[in-house]
Amino acid sequence: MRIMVTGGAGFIGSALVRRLIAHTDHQVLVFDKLTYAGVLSSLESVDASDRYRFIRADICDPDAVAKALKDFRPNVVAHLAAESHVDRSIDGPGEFVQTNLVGTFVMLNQSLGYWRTLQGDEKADFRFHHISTDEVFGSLGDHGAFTETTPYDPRSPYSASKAGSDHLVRAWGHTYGLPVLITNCSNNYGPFHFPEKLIPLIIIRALGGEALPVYGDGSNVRDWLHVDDHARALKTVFETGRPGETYNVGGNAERTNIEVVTTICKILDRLRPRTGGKPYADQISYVADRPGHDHRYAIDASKITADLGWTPSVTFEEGIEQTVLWYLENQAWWQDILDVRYATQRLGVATHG
Ligand code: NAD
Ligand code: TDX
Repeated sequence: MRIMVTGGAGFIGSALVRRLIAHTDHQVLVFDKLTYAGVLSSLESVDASDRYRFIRADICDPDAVAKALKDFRPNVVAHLAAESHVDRSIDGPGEFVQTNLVGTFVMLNQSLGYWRTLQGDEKADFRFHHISTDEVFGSLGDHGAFTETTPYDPRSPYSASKAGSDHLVRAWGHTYGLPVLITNCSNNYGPFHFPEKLIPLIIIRALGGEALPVYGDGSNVRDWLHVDDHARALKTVFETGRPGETYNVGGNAERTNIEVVTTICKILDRLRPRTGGKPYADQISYVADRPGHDHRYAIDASKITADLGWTPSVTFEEGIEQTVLWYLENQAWWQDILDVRYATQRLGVATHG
């Protein structure tokens, strides 16, 4: 198969591409603008493969998208390119509307034009797969979990733009017959995660002896999924999922933010004790909450398990240990980012009201 991966230089896209090159015979085209979040060194391990190609271009540019589709002739478009950080969407929502809504519209429209040129099995087997988030469902109280039929209730500029892009994808499926798939996934973590997100930010700031910012009282809950389990789920869905369907993907690993942060501190206490012997947890600092902070996300992933046989394989305890170790062993990857792109400062502090 030929798979076109938009956003393939990002955190999840690069994990998908590494998996496809390492474990399948598929051809892969990465289509990525290389925004601040696109990191080419995350794709170093696949660079030498003759099944891997890269195009630097913008999903909002219809001509560039059309040309890539015509030249590469994908069987699958795995659409991951997006602005992905909630805090940045609070500071600058315009980019989120542009990339996530307009960009997805351009991807859909150009994919439709390309799909209409296909015939026979090639046309029947084509898939447009939109990679989306559980944040479109809004915020949960202390009980229950999101299913594929939970009504949409997005609350941040980021999640609103992802909800809108999901609606566009379904509209192109219903109206024009484009064979679309959507996955809504919970919080990912693992290697090559950009340091603006909670887990890498805490590891890196802990190692630098800096304060570890916990928003609000640290009681917000996220459902953590290892990025390699997510990449495996994506491959399962675009290879075997039913067109028109939505699948929720989650890790069955709900943790409060303070639990996550103290777990990281304890692993670092063991693997890289502080000079002087004080615990890393001493660096924890409760800071002003994120405006509109969603209380809890939890995914019911029983549909993808029942229909397609996917289950998460990495427990949070194994995954977080492996992730901390990866950041300890790969300082060159994140130091480059800290030096020129983003130095772990607080984002998303616009006032509410
Ligand atoms: P990321 O921010 O790490 O990567 C995004 C990638 O998209 C980057 O390589 C960037 O250069 C590229 N990109 C951005 N704008 C572009 C444009 N206009 N044209 C072409 N490329 C562009 O994001 P991620 O965490 O890997 O997330 C990937 C997708 O998965 C997103 O759609 C996100 O909404 C979704 N998602 C993420 C999570 C998570 O926990 N990270 C969970 C659920 C869903
Ligand atoms: O410094 C921090 N301190 C803190 O307490 C940061 C950066 C975050 N937090 C909190 C906010 C959240 O409750 O930690 C939690 C996780 O925050 P993020 O890593 O920013 O992730 P989140 O907002 O939950 O969104 C992520 O999961 C869903 C991804 O960034 C999205 O792209 C995805 O759709």
